[in-house]
Amino acid sequence: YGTYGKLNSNEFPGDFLLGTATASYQIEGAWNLSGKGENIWDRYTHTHPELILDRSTGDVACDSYHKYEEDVALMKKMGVQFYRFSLSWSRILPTGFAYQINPDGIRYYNDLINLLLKNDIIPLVTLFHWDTPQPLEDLGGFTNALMVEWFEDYARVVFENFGDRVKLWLTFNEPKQTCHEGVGGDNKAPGYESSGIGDYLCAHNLIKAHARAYHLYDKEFRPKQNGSISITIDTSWMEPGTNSTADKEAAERKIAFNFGWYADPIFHPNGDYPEVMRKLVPERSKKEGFRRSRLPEFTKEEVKYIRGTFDFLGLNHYTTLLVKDIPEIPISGKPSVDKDSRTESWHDPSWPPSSAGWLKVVPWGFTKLLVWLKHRYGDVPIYVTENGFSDLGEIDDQGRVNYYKLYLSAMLDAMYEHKVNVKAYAAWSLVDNFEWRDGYVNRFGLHHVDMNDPGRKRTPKASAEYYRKVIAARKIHGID
Ligand code: PNW
Repeated sequence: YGTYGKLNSNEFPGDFLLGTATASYQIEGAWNLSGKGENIWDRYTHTHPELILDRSTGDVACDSYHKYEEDVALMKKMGVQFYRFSLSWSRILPTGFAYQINPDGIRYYNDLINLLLKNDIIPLVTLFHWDTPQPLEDLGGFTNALMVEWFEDYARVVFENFGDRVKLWLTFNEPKQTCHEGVGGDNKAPGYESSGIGDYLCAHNLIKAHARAYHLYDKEFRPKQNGSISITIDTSWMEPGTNSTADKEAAERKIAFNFGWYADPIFHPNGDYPEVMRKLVPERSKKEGFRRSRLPEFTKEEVKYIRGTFDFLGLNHYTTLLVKDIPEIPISGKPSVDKDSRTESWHDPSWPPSSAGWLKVVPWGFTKLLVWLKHRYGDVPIYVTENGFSDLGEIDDQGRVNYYKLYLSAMLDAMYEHKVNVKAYAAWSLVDNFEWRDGYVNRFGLHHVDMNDPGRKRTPKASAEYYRKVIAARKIHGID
């Protein structure tokens, strides 16, 4: 795998930010307390317990709604510089619409933000981490084009209430999980299973909603509040399965369909969906007998409106896939994004595992991805907003310590050897939390949370101590 893995420097630049991350549904609990409305994850876990590995819910989760002071104390102890958390739309707007604002929701986030600032921890706030208000989902959620306006209204409430103190914003976390897995499949809420149709429609509206919120901030709030705003998109690195030209092209296609789908319209200088998608989706749609392409089109004005709606690039990254070319996928069954992409992907069996089947430890893939981002999107500042490792919750979590050592080192390689402009890094996650379909089985926390204890006792793991040392020394080697 070439020269990746060689270390030039092991220090973080002076202005580099080290932090940690969580998301509202995964940690807050208090699902129906203090005026919060129902969201799609409340509905999904309550009506389909069999879809969650341990039949659990986020009803209480880490109870961070009541225990946020403890969470901030844990962060203070580690010395993190920023905390990435998400707002529960339904806690702020119980019906999803902006005509009814829940004062307790506003108070909760004000308390959290004020406490962070008092402790010199910068808040990085995600407006949406998958928990659509149920009343909006009942109207089609992101498959309804009006979602663009509803999201704008919500964003306005958020900027008005918190923008005087919050200077770093993310509109959406990982549109792929909302649209590809939640609408295209059933691996995430709401689980429509409208593959190859609903997922494209969802992404189309979500990207427009992002751009709307960006322009709102840019025009009406930035002049006074002076912050930065972007979106976070996730991808695995896509490595060609063999050296053949066909597989190399397949890996490029795969990352276009997996990441470029959401990123190109916003970050690519030309805007719009990747060319390969605009070619392959209409072609296959036609062969399937559709009268028009399943991929919606942006108008010229929309392309211009969406292009450039970022102040930095938010990236979530965990692992790598091998990709091979599938030249001919027979026309049968439901359409799908994967069929459109004419690729197949898998893991090299020699890659070290985690407790989650999808997450293998492949640090050189992180370096390659960061270099690829620079080539495709130019010298944009990159904020790594999630990276982490799953196990079954051990306190002496040497697997996680090892993962962070390797991935932080791979990131520094990209920065020093390849001059990639990485500015911030957030470890996923501050605490063990509700890991979506995996419930509380697979855990990502730097701190253990006892889910059987009504007090949800937090215990630092070896990785929390490791991260504390990294942050104190601002380097990754020779700190033990
Ligand atoms: C992220 N992949 O999702 C989410 O933002 C978090 O809420 C979640 O807890 C965390 O990862 C761990 O799963 C991803 O396959 C899930 O590359 C899978 C992938 C990437 C991100």
